[in-house]
Amino acid sequence: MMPRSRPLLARAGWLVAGLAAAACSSGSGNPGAAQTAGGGAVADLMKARGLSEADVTAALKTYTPTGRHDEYLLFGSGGHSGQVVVIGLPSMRILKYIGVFTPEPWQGWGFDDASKAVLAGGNRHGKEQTWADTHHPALSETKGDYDGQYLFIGDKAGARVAVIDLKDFTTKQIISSHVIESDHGAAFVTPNTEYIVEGSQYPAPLGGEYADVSQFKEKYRGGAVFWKFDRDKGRIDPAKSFVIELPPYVQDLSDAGKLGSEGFVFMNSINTELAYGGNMEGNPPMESGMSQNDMDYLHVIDWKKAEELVAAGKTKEVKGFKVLPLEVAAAEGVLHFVPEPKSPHGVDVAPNGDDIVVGGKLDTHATVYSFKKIKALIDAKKYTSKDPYGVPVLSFEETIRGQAELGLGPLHTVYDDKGFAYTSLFLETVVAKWSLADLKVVEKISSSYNVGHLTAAEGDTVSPDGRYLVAMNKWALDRFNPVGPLLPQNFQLVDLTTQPMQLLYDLPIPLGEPHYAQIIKADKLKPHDIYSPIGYDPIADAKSPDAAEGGKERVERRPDGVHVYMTLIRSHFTPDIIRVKQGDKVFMHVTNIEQAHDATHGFAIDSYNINLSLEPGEHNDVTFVADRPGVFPLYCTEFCSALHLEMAGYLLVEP
Ligand code: RUQ
Ligand code: CUA
Repeated sequence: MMPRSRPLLARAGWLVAGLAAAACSSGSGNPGAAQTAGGGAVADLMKARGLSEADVTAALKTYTPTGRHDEYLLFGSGGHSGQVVVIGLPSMRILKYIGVFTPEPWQGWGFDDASKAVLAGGNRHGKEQTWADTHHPALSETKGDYDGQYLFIGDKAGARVAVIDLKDFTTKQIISSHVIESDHGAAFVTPNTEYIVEGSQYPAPLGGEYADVSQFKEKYRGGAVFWKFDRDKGRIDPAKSFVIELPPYVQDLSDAGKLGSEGFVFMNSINTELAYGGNMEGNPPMESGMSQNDMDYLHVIDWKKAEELVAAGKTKEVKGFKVLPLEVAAAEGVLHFVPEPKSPHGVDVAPNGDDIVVGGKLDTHATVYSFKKIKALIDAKKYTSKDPYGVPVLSFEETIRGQAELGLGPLHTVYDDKGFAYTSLFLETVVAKWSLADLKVVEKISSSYNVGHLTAAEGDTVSPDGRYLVAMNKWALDRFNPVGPLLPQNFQLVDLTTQPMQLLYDLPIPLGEPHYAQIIKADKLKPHDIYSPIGYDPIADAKSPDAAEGGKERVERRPDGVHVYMTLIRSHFTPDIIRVKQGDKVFMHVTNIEQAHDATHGFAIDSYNINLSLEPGEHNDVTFVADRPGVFPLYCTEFCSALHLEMAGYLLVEP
């Protein structure tokens, strides 16, 4: 940070000279005028708003003039909202909330038949879920680099994973194995997006069966779900997916190996004690019960070997899902454990593919394991012991490269392009920058407050960009205007190109606890401007057979009900009057036949809770029973033209 104590205007003078020089070199306008008028104005503004030189520098590094696009996009979890938030960097402008696990009215997400069916894919054991605890988004990768095609995200509460297509920023699939009851290590992708990994969190009998918690050790289990991604179809293929059964150690975060460690997945755990609570039944409470032992187990999973065993039929079936039994995983070398210091949190594979960094959480260190050392011990079958479930345990001392002494509460680690690692220290409420080469801390920057995850530009790839880091803080306290007892979370943008690092921007996130995010170079994304051909169904990813066409709009009474083929174009619905009888089942087939960029129309019938967003070329179907007689205005909900208010009609339900 620049010292703030120096006289503001003296420093401002230096800055203004710099600004004027920049104005001169840009060659536009009159340089002399810029120096006096523009320069003086900046100094006055700084004085009037009480801004330091560091503040103005931060503003200049983030301010993005109208019409200019951001260089990076951040995809952040929307926490409890069940959505994904899309933010431009460095401006920190929020661009979109993508509806994922929950209905999102503006996008009509969860109102038409197809998106309702996607949401229903996330029902748990037949029960509808109206929220989600969205945690970790993962961009699809090719050769360990973000490819800009898909985004995946896990729901901790519902043990579900969603697939979002970045062609249209739309959720295409929500899926649950029904084998595990909650997840945390989701979603993480293997380097070519062969699999999306979903690691369980709280152990339970597999498949939603009942067993008393006193049978925790015998009957409760964790699981690592390997969701097979079919990139051509852009969907997860459950038939080719499998679960590896795990002991009930409360698995935490996971990360996939890359380069030399490709083919492996690493997963933390926090409960070698096998504690399960019962503080009113004579047992220690969960929190102390789970933090007795000095060591927990880093799970080292050979997924290529697991894939072979699954193909060879070594699985059992749980809820119609293939599960590789724990005994098989232990005996066949799929699963090994490496001790890790007490109740760790993040596990993050470095860009070199060999260093695996585990955040200590209750320990002041980040432990750096070497995959080569782990692999050598596995190949030599050199174990120190086996756990009670028969899983081979490797030596802690012989697998680590060292430990970085970072400070209080190390959680998550991200990387830059210069060999530095950045670890969040929750208790110390700072971000520590340290060198992977010598494991020494270089500097720390404060976070406001209690930083959880960090994310860095292209930070989970084999080639991070450095440049920017976002600290995702759990507490905001005094950072923003008070808005009642529930405060937003605070995303803080940090410039990694300077030493010391500079805090550039605070962005409040008011829709849930975001947990994690990933940042991708914006030019890797090539989303569609419109849907084409006209009549495109975004969920089927094809032109709908029920698309309505201009001039061929019609109302058909069929044995199953009334089918309405309707088009939308500025600024009318055709037909604009729909006559049905009370009790009729109505099938609306609604097509926006516009191909103009941003010419979105809405379609709303209020009392029937119908609310569609039809982007240019998009087709939706919505089915309802006209059970309430009356006159129902229908109208467009997007101000699409000067005659937008006239874009209306009637649903007449005759008693
Ligand atoms: S976690 S603050 Cu749920 Cu990703 Cu670590
Ligand atoms: Cu269409 Cu307003």
